[in-house]
Amino acid sequence: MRIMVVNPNTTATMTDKIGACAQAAASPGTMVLAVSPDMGPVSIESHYDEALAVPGLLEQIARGESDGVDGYVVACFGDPGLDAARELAAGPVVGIAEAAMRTAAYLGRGFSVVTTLGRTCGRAWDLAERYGVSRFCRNVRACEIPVLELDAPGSDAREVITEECRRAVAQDGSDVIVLGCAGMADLCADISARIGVPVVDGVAAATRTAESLVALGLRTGKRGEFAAPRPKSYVGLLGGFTIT
Ligand code: 2AL
Repeated sequence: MRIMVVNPNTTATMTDKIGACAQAAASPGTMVLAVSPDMGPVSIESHYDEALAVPGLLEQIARGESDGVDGYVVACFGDPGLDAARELAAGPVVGIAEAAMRTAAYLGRGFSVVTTLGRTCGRAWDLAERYGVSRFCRNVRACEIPVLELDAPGSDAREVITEECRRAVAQDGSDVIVLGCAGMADLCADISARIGVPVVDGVAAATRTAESLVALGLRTGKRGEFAAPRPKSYVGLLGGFTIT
C-alpha cells in the first residue's frame, strides 16, 4: 500500500523529518511517499499561510491520483485544504489535527493541545469543535516558537515544549497531550517518557488511520459534498487547476 504524506509547507528538511516519522509509524509493507508543494509558504502559522498553501497541496494530491496512491495524510496541524483534497482523491484523506484529536479522545477524559504560536490556537479550537471533540479538549497552549525555529541550531524548543506539556497536565487536568505541529513529530516519544502521560503525534496517528481505512477497503463517500469537483475553468495563475 502507498500512503502519500503531504507536508503543505515547502521546507524540505521538515518534509524529510515528517516522512521518517510517518514511515516509522506505518505497518511493514506500507510505503510512505513524503512530498511538499512546489509553491507556497515555507511554514504555516497564519490564515494567510494556510490559504496560500492549499493550491500547492492540491497539486500534490492530483499527482498522487495520477500515480495511483491509495491514501493521503495532510501533515499540517491546521488541516488546510482537507475537504478539497477529499474531493480530488479517490482514497481516504486524513488530517493530522483530526487524527490526533480523535485518537486522544480514545486515551483519556481530556487532552491539551501544545502548539507553536498563540495565533494558531483559535484554529485548533475550531477544529476540535468541527471534529466533535471539543468536550475532550481542555486547553490549547502555545509555546510561542515559530515552526521553523523548532529545528534551528541551538534551539531549546524540546525543553520549552516539554515544560508546556508538563504544565498542561498539572494545570488543565488533562490525561493526554496532543502535539500541535507536524514539526514536533520527532519529540513525541521523548516527551511522553519524560512527563508520564500519552503524547499523540498527528503524523503517526494520521498515517496509521489512513492505512487502516485503506486496509478496510473504506474511501471517502462520493455521492454528495465530496464528489469530484465539477469541470470548470480557472484563470490567471491558477490556470493549471482547470478541470476538464
Ligand atoms: C504547522 C504545521 O503542522 N506545519 C506548519 O507549517 N505549521 N502548525 C502549527 N500549529 O504551526
